[in-house]
Amino acid sequence: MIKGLIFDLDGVIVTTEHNHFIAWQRTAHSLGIDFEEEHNELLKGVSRADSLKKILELGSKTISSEEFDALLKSKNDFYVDSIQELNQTDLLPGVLDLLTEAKAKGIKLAIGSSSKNANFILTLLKIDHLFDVVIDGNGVEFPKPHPEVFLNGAKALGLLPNECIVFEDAASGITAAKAGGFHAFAVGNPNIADLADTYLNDLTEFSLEAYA
Ligand code: B16
Ligand code: MG
Repeated sequence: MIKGLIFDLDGVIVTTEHNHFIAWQRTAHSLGIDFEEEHNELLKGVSRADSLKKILELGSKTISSEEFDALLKSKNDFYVDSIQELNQTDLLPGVLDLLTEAKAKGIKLAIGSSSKNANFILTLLKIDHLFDVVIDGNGVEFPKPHPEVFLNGAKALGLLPNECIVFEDAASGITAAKAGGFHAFAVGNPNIADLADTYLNDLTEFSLEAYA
């Protein structure tokens, strides 16, 4: 019996994964490193600092810690600037209907995101009030693929991992969910279908009645 749903944010709830890609591509190009969509797959769900480390590995580059911190800041400034107009038209298919239906049925709802911008994004989307718990990149010691973000989410909901479904669009997130003992549903990213328990093209394909 499923009693809780835990949602990744970027790429599951909202289209912001593309904004991250554009911002990281700009950062990579400033370092003379080629960065395309296939490289971005490695960064999905990965924390800001770990993402920059992966870009530097891609280009076999080393930089000073001052330059590293400056690049993290300029990436985030550019990214945050690019999402100022975010609104409910940017929600991915099926999100609002599922959240509303689950809430009405008394299913607990959480966000489990690597992003430090999660609360800002939920407020822009005007869906922050629907979640019982938001665990984000500010509240974890170990980022995805470590399961901490989802384990903290389940604990805050008062549920066991096997009572919760985690919805994810990233390999790092599915790995985290499986390591934590959750039901791991991959959404909208066929590249990670094999890693997950179940694959959905989008959340319109999920039937709450079948699980709760
Ligand atoms: P920020 P998620 C992740 O969010 C994104 O997938 C990833 O692209 C981003 O680098 C990471 O958050 C950190 O985000 O720079 O805003 O703190 O998919 O776990 O919701
Ligand atoms: Mg994601």
